[in-house]
Amino acid sequence: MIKKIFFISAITLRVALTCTLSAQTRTHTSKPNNLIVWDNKPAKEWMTEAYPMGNGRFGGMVFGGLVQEHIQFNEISLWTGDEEETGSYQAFGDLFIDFKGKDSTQAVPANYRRQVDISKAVQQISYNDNGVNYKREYFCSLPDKVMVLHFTADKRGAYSAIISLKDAHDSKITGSGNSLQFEGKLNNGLAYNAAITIKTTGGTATVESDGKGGSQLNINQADGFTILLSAATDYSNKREQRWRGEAPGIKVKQSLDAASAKIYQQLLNTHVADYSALFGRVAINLGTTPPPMAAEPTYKRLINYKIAADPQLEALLYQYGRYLLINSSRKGGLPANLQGLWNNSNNPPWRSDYHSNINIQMNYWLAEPTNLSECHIPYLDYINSMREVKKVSTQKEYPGVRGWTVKTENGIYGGSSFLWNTPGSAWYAQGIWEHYAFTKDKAYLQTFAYPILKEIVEFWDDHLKHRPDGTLVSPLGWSPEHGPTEDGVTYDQEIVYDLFTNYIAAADVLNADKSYRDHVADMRDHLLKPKIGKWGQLQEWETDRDDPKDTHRHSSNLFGLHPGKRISTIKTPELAQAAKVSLLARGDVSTGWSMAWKMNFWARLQDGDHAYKILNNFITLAGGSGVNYNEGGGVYANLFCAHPPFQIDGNFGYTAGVTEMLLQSQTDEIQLLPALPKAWQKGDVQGLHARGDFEITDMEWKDGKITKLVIKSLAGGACSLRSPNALAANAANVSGTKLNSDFKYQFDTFAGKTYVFNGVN
Ligand code: FUC
Repeated sequence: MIKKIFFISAITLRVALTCTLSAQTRTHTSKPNNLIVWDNKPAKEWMTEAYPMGNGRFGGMVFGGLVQEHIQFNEISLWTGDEEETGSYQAFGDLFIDFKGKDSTQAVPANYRRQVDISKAVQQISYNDNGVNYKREYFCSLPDKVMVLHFTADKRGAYSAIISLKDAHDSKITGSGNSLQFEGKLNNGLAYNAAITIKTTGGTATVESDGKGGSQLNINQADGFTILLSAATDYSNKREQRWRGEAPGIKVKQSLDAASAKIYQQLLNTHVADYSALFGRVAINLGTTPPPMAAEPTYKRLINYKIAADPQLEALLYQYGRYLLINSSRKGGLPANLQGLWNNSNNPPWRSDYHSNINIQMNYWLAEPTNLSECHIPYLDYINSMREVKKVSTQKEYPGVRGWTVKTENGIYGGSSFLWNTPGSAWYAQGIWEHYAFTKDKAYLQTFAYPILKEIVEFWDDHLKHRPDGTLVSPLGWSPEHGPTEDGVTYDQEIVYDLFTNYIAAADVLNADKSYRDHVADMRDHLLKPKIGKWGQLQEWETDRDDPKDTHRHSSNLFGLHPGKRISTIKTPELAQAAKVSLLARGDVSTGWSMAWKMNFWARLQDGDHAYKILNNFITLAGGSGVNYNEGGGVYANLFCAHPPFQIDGNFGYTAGVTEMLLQSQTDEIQLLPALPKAWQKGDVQGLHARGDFEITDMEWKDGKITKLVIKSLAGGACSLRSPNALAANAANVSGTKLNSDFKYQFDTFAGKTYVFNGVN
């Protein structure tokens, strides 16, 4: 493959820059005009229009009404179910602020604006009503564990309102002083509590009867007011504690008391600092939208997108995925579920659960590469928390095996329903390994990851079926979610291949269990291999029965291409070609998450224009609140991904897909611009993360070629780069090779050092 050694003189250059980036310089400046989602009218629909906010554990959906403000809120552990039954994620409650003397027939003021600044995770609502300028500012703070709703106006005494709470499970609202609260228990005994406390400037706030046996707060002629809201349950992710921990009322009271002692500005500053330390690590510029177009409300941009290019909208949706992950997945909490954190129903679609045949896994594809490694932790902790209870259910189904697996529908206490798709835990294992692959955190690998990987491997060691010819097949699998149940379906085979590969790599790093490692390597060699079928497709089943007219949303036969790493255009071109044939037959239009997955597939096939075509289909304004997922997905006005209905995996998969178009690192080298579409001929991105713990501090390109590249090695070690054009390095030890159409560079790095390259042509 290597045509000639090239360019050594030009790249044997100066000594590397040795500056160590401080935590602060990990934050990259946001691109202008790019990070606001906004509307010129209040939300009517929860799913399609209200704006989400959250602190990873607790959050809400904001409507921004003029006559009534409505914030529907959730806490991520409010779940029914137990160790047998999945249960379902529950709505928590609602906060209403009914402004007195407002006329519901009044037109929305022309200057009404409701927005989320996703660079700060702060929402604002502003309007002029009868000559008074009103402003609301909301956020949900992780450090202070409260939602903060701050109302101001430029006229004294402008606010008179009734503030009320509603429990989604209908318990009584009680009040005292300047507070309201409710508490209750779900049918599985999980205790919950929510409370608000209010501070007014001027005027009065008094608790009064709501006329229905409960309490509400009455505000009269306040200049402004601030509401603090907190909610909690007594869930604990520890099975040995029977999934229960501290009483929720104590936690809620403590956080409200502590936050009440602080002034608003202090709460705001603490929140913005906490959030932007994560969000600000990545900045992206895919091109400039004409300013008048970029300034339109988001729903109008979605409509206009079908007529004129809006690269800033593409970048906004990218960053929105990161916003949603930070808002729904923070250390110490549960992972983002099918709707992240946001759910207004006690009977949500698919239970708003942890679907494990693609969905929860897709939720985390963006975490490591977009430099949000910390946000990956709730998923990893969740997997860990399931081990013991899943050993019990696995034993019941497969007596005598070691280890454990999970099937498709899962809750937070280990219960499950729909016992499809056997390799749930083997796919989880990829996340467990990837956290190490990106961070190189050996202590994590040794103490946390390796024991889990090994248990999951042991399950397959015992579960795989040995054929007389020595081939190993997964017995009675089902390719999600169609076709027969039979041995050796590609989905199972490839996930197990990936599991074994990751286990072997982990054992090698730790120099652990040498003979077992070799046994696993031997099993991997004997797994039934991917097959190319009669119309050139990558077979979904061992029998060559794939239908070229099958446009099913799951493309499970392509797992080895993405998120697996067995198939690549570079190392296995024939299999990559077969994957392409299958993908073309599946078509471009599908449900939200399915399109997001296809963006990732095309990026892995190094076809940027096809990935971009799917991206274009993905950015389609989906209307209505329907659940008919055969209608094709898109995004709603609030940028939530439409399966339909709303399902958050598509948002996360989109961000992962765009990242894969710009940078890949699954094949032991960092590929720069592997799938750049013609539409993005000039752009730059700061702060992406690659396997091997390399931060791509800056990557700039023009006409499809790298013009500047700054890489920070966070853990040291060898670095391999593949670039579409020749680069000149300022490090002395870089060796370069010209390949067929790319250029490859290799060098050893020191931890903490930064390496700078310039494009040569
Ligand atoms: C899988 C998919 C469905 C949906 C559900 C939550 O079963 O096949 O499309 O996304 O998960």
